[in-house]
Amino acid sequence: MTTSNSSFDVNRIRLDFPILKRQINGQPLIYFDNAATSQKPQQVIDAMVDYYQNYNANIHRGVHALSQEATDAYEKARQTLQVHFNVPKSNEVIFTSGTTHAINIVASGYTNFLKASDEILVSAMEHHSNIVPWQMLCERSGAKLLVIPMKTDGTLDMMAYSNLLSSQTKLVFVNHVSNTLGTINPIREIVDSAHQFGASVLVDGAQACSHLKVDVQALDVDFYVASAHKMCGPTGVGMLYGKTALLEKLPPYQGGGEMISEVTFERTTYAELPHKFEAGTPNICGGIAFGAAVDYLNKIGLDQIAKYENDLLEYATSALSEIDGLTIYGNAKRKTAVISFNVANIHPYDVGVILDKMGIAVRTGQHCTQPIMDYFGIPGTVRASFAFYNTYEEIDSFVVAVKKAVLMLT
Ligand code: C6P
Repeated sequence: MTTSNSSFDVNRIRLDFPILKRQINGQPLIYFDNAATSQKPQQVIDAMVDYYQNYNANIHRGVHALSQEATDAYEKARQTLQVHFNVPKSNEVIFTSGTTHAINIVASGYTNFLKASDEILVSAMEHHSNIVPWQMLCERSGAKLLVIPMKTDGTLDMMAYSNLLSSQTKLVFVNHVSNTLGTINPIREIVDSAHQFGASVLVDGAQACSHLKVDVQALDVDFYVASAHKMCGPTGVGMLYGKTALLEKLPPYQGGGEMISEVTFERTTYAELPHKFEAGTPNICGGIAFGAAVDYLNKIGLDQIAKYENDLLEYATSALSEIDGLTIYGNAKRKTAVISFNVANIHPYDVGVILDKMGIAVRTGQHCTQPIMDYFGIPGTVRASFAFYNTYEEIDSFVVAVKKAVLMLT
């Protein structure tokens, strides 16, 4: 099978990813767990090695040359993110340890701004990271958490969403792309409706940024969060984008070095954005490598990536659908290359173990989205999630392996 996206040279791209040469259980690795974390190209690995080998130093602190070099590289990475996400000002890009940390900064910050009569809306297809911090916020503030329901095809019930919105709605939380179903949510529509009621919207972009070009101004989101490790970058670093007026209103999440303007025992004043939210020594190497990862994705082109991955998705969906008793969860018209499925009553874990024996990495279980599993009345799914370095041949091998697993388990 050859790709219809003829200018996209997947074999060339695969050479950038050293891990793809590995064998697992005596078989060539087929890595279909990209929604959990992406693999890293040599360019990103090199950026990390370069930092530690050649200019490792703390940032924003030293007058010495190494510290200047490290500070420049870290701030250059911030600018790379600013340009990539079309963020108006670079100080609206806050480095975090990941999506979860970014959400918690906002959730914690709203504690004193909510009262018992306020409502916050969260979608039924959120990752636990975009549920639990808001439940904790509701416990602290007394505000009520309401759920935007989902339909059986894995799309949000937009009519129900409109009906839930009211002058009591203060915040809306929704993912850009569901990690379990692959659904691409209609963010601009969600944002426009929320803004009519004066509510702010935080979008969890963890699963979107490696597949789609994201423009925070075009989406008009109030907050947007992401993790580098899902975008070919390292773990332990991510991003919080927020509109200046909102970020300035929020109190700091943590106290410590670098987030202050002046400290006396009587009173401390806080630094300007973005430093107010970046207490302590950050993940300097991670931030620099996040910039390198974004450069790498842009070199290939997110439009090209989206098109190729969509071709892979269609190919795999049609091949898997031919397996007797196989159910795919999440059939939205607009989705990224994620397929969650079960075959008859076979436990997803058992399928995952057999696939692993054949060198194929998938995720099994609830994918940190228990409410989605409860909605479908299932214990979990097998989730295959593709990236732009996967191939049609890998999908062919995967489909054969699933068929073998089903034969062994029935
Ligand atoms: N989903 C998955 O296998 P962190 O762990 O902070 O980088 O990302 C959390 C997170 C938040 N939102 C969404 C939509 C996500 O998919 C994730 C991470 C992984 O689906 C690991 S649980």
